[in-house]
Amino acid sequence: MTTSSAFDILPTTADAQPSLEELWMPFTANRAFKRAPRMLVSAKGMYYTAADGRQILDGTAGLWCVNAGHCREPITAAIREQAGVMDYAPPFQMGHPLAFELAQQLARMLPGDIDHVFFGNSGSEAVDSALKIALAYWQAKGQAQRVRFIGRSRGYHGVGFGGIAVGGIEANRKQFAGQLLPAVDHLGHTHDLARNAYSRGQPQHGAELADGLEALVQKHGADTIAAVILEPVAGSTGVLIPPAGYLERIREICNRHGILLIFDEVITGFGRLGAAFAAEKFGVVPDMMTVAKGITNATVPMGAVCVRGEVYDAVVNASPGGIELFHGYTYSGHPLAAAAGLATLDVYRSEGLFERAASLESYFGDAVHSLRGAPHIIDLRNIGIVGAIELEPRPGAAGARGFETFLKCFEAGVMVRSTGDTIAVSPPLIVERDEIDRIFEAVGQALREVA
Ligand code: PXG
Repeated sequence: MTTSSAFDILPTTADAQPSLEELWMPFTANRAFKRAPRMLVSAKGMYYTAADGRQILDGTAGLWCVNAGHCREPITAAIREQAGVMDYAPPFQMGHPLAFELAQQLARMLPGDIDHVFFGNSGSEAVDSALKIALAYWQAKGQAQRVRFIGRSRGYHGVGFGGIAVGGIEANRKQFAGQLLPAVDHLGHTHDLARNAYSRGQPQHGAELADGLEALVQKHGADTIAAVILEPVAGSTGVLIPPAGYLERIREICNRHGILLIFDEVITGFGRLGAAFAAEKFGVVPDMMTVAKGITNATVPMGAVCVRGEVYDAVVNASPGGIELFHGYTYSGHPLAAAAGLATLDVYRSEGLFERAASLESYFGDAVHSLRGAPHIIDLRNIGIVGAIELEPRPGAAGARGFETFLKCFEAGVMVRSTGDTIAVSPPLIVERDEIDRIFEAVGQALREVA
């Protein structure tokens, strides 16, 4: 008698190429990709290897996350070892030492009096967790009417329902617009090419845009607003750098009205700006921070909400006993992620990678601005190890020029990121000067080739 099982259909030969059909790819033009796939098969240091054997210089640290470079031995060794010691431990009403140790080490690095850490598995989970903690905080403080969130136009805060509601990207909202968080408003963004094109570092003009928050406070009433959430430097929507004085003014308005300030540091955290966090770089300390990506050098998924001791104490102490926050994930503080996180922090520290990024900032900025005069460019901007090349959209085909530039660079063996018609460059912090040169030469060459 023969039995059939669901596993019978698996390919039996090791060299069988998988079909591309079944996988529904995220944030991808599935049909176009499957006609002409770009497949990566291995990675080391600054380079990916593509399926056709080509070396691709990683100008984007994966997706802004592989800050120490790929397949770093101390990190992979820590993951391997932990996988053999304890693969998993439940995080509810139980613990394991590595999660506590990672929280303690993070607390030492975090700015100001931010010293408690809640773990999840991604930036999106960190953002939704932060929004929930803000609501729990105000309930604990006896101000349960403070429920409104203020985000910002062109903000990206992941893809949870909370994140897309406070986020300011219409495309990410419109398929789901029938069911979003109801009490949300948005500040205007700060991107102003008329006044700030070709800025190096923080643009000069626009601190007064923070007063938009004061206007929203007047409109809704401070006592209805729970929190403001911002990316200190917006990454996904094209590298929007805060004007000098802007974040300070946002902080001051939040202080005046007792509103919690959340910095979404999923991209800006862990050295990207040449400091541990943007809060440190800009000298503005929020009440909560969300982090992910570089926390484990992207090896094992992990995200976290980091909060001031006062936020933790308020929520925990307000509870009569038992569970204080009805929120958490099966994989909060997963042992492999915690091991990866500890090893990653060790690499950042022992190799001085944040300081390295700071010392490369000016060379990197020169490389970004060396593209001035190349075709199609309407702005160049840089901060830390992040650069943006903004292109004039092709009439009637917004985004096409940016995407074609990305494709040309990829064909030339350099990975950059296109977001609309902006090319973003954010290599691992181990990048060498000649590799920085190569990235921007590839972009310049691509711009001479695209229509
Ligand atoms: N907040 C910020 C500021 C982010 O940049 C998230 C939250 C969500 O993180 P997860 O881990 O849930 O994806 C992000 C993610 C891009 C790009 O094109 C950026 C992100 C993700 C995908 C693409 O720049 N950032």
